[in-house]
Amino acid sequence: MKITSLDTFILHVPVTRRAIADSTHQVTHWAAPGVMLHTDQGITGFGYSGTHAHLPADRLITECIRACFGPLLTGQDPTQVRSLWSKLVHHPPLQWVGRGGITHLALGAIDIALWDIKAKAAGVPLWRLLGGSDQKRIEGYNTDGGWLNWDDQTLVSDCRRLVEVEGFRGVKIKVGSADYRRDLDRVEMVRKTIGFNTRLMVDANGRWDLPTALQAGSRFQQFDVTWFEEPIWYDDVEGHRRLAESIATPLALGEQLYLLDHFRQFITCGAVHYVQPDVTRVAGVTEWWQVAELALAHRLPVVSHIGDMMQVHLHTALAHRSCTMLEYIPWLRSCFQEPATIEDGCFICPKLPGAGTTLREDAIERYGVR
Ligand code: 0YR
Ligand code: MG
Repeated sequence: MKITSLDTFILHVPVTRRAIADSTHQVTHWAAPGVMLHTDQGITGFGYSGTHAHLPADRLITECIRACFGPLLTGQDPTQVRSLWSKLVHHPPLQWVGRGGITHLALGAIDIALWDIKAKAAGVPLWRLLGGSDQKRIEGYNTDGGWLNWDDQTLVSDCRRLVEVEGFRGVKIKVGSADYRRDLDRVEMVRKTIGFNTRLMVDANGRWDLPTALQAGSRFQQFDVTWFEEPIWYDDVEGHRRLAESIATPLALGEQLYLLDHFRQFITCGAVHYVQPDVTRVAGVTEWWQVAELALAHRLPVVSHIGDMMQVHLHTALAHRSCTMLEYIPWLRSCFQEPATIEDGCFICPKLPGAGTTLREDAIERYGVR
């Protein structure tokens, strides 16, 4: 099989109900800048990255896919994914301008499309190609009721609905307010609402400094918080290590890390407990798997960033033994032929061949940006 050509796309999809905020971002649309890889056997692979819908940045990603990687892909056998990945990630001129960031997001989208092709060529869903089992249950936890710009009443009623009506066994709420005592109040309110049989996670999206994270973080234990996510600046390995040493609540991070090497630094010094690689931030399924194996070697759980938008994570989670849980934010569901779906608090096992990334025919019409 050979890659014959590629097309890029940029989708901007409105987030649920109204604009949302965490401690760092205001978001009205989620974007998927991505690629369709065409082959001489009629199979098309779909892959994409994820951004907060910043059109100039989205265009840099698709331009990087098209102009920088495109010529390296044409004529290649897409099923030799790992070897192709090594060539692309170590391509000297691109290595020089970016071993993370835009070039890496572009590479992530390409790698996902390659795995999509490989699974479609084998006629199986990606989880099966990766050796997973349909007997495995991946629990979904919901973040879409816990935004920082929700007032207390909305926060509480949303979390109640997610647990009591929709059947989620876990919710995550955003923290990272200017006054951390507001967050402690909200954590307490939500814990009282959902009871002690439902998981509760908190996420500061990198906002706090170390003293604030220490002060807030040492209080989360009394509310049985499962993890404290991105407490301080994403790249600060030593800060996270000190925090992890000082508080009882486990730390989660990884959605902002690009490289296996970054994960190694955090993992080997004990600066992370829940490892959260994102296939669209590290360079695709190939590097995600490397990170997951590293986590496994340190007996750390892997809970990927965003299970629904990142359809692929459901497949990798079904196949990797370190995964039992996945985040659920239902923004991009209407774009896919087989969107990730929750039943009784767990994800339904996907059935269609491929990586779960195949777009519906109307997705580009409805959400495509030129
Ligand atoms: C909104 N999940 C996250 C969203 C989400 C962010 O900015 O992108 O909250 O990615 O932190 O854990
Ligand atoms: Mg997060």
